[in-house]
Amino acid sequence: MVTKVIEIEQIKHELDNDLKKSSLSSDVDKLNTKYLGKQGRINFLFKTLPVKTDPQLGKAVNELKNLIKDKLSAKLSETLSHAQQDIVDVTVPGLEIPQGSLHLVTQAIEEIESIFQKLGFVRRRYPEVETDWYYAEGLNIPKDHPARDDQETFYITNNTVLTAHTSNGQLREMELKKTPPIKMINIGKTYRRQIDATHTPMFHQFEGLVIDKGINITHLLGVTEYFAKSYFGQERQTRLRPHHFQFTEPSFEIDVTCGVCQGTGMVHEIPCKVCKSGWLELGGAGMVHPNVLRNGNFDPEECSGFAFGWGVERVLMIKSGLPDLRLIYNDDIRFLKQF
Ligand code: FA5
Repeated sequence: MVTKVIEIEQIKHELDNDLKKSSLSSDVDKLNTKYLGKQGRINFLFKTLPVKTDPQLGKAVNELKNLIKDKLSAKLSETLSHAQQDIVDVTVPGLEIPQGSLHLVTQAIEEIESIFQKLGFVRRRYPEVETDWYYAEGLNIPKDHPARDDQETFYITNNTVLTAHTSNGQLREMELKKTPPIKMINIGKTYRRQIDATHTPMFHQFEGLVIDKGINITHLLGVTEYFAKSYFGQERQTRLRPHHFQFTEPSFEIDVTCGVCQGTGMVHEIPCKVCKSGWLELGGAGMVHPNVLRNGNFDPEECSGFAFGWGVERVLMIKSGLPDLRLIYNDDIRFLKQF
């Protein structure tokens, strides 16, 4: 009996070695013939061993036969599943790879930049974290002046802020260029402690600054008009309203006609819901204050300039009819995909 058991164990061992070398279903077919076929190893055992007279031995050979069947069938399923994975159906339509696009604010910034470039403005970027001098003091806003409260600034230290406007770029540009002419458009991130349908805590402004001999309000008007018609459409008009900024004198708010009611203030004899008056506010502007020119080491007797600072998200809102600025920063892909 002992030699028979050794023979059975040898067959198991041989089978395991054979299985290791098999990777195709045709290999498994061959093993099936080798072990379970008419002339196979199991039939040979049944023929040559006294299985009829030794029931224990008969049981052991039967168990071996079942073991071989199980192992071969497991191996066959393994080889078939690998084979299925390897099949490539070239007629199946390809997967569509999702394509990203630029964020609508980036698109607006690029469009704004290109409009001003056509007028010869040079794009600049100045710090978002700024010292008191560039941000306020040098812009004619002394400490303790009530104008400091206007912009709901985020202070980092007593002397540094997250810029609430891009006007810090005015002094930095004067410092960089040292002499006229200056014609820059500074587009950057700005921060204020505000949040509602028309205000977000982080937004972008584009700040224009032109300084040269003989610059006057008509130049400001021309640039404003050109921007409004290029960005919003040729039918749009602009107007100046008197206002106050510490760093410009005189100062204005600039309005543009509403695209919904075309500046009439009425839609089908009902007051326009978007503007109520026919006009929408674009942003602040004015002639650079002589004190600011002096702080930038420019002589107000020799040159003059105009500046303006408008909101990127706000012009986007006016152009596209967005009802709420906060949509822009909600990161809802269903909204963003539309632009
Ligand atoms: C200023 O920031 C001035 N520095 C603009 C200026 C520059 C005047 C140069 C004169 C010369 P104001 O606070 O009005 O001005 O802001 C300008 C524009 O920024 C607003 O008209 C609006 O379009 C945009 N804005 C202001 N606050 C927010 C906000 N929280 N969210 C989105 N846009 C805003």
